[in-house]
Amino acid sequence: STSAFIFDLDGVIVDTAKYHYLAWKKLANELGFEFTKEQNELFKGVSRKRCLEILLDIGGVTATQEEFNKYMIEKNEDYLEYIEKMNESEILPDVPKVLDFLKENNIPIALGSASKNARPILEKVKLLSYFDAIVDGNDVTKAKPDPEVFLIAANKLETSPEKCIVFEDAVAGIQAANNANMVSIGIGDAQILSEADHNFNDFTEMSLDFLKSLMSPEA
Ligand code: G16
Ligand code: MG
Repeated sequence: STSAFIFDLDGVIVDTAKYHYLAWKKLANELGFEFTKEQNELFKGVSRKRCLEILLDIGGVTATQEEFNKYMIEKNEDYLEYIEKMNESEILPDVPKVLDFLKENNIPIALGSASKNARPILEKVKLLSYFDAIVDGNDVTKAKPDPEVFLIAANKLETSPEKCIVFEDAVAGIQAANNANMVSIGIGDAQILSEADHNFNDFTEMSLDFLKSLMSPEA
C-alpha cells in the first residue's frame, strides 16, 4: 500500500476557529458572562459537546439536560450562518498547492476532523473533490487524543497507519496521530506542538521536496 495524507480541518485547511469563537461568545454573553479569544484556544479540536461543558464551567452556569441541548443547537445555528458565507478566499495559504501536489502524485487524501460540519465547509471552499475519504464528528465515538478518527481514515483509504501522515494544529490532534502510529506534522506554534514529528508554522514553509520525502519513506 502507498502512503496517505490526512488533514485536520479547523486550523489546517481553514480558520473556522474565529466563527466558533463568535458563536460561543454570543451564547456566553446571553448567559451573562464574557468569553475571550484566549479561552477559545482551549476549544480547538475539541468536540461541540465538550466545548459547551467547558463554556458553562467558565461562566459558572449550571444547565438542565434540556437547556444544554438547546444551547448546543443555538450555538450551531449561529455558527452555520458564518459557514454559509464562506468561500475559497478563506482557504489557508498554500493548502491548494499541497493538495494539488499530492493529487499529481496519486496520493490518497483524507480529512480527519472533530467537526460535524466538515462536509458543508469543504463544499463552501470548493475543496471537497480532493478528498478520497472524510472522517468527521459524525463518525467518531472517541475524541482526539484517541486515535479513532485517524484510524478510521486509514481504514477508509485502505492503507496501514504507519503509512499515514497527519497535518494537525491542535495538541490533542498531534497526540491522536502519534497514538495511531502515524507521522505527525504540527501546523502552528512549534513550542505548543512540540510532540509532533515535524513542525511548520503553515504550509508556505513546507517544500514540495519535503512532501516528496514523506511519500516514499522506504525509498
Ligand atoms: C473543530 C474545532 C473545534 C470544534 C469542533 C467541532 O475541530 O477545532 O473548536 O468544537 O471541530 O465542530 P462542530 O461544532 O462543527 O461539530 P477540528 O478537528 O476540525 O480541528
Ligand atoms: Mg484543528
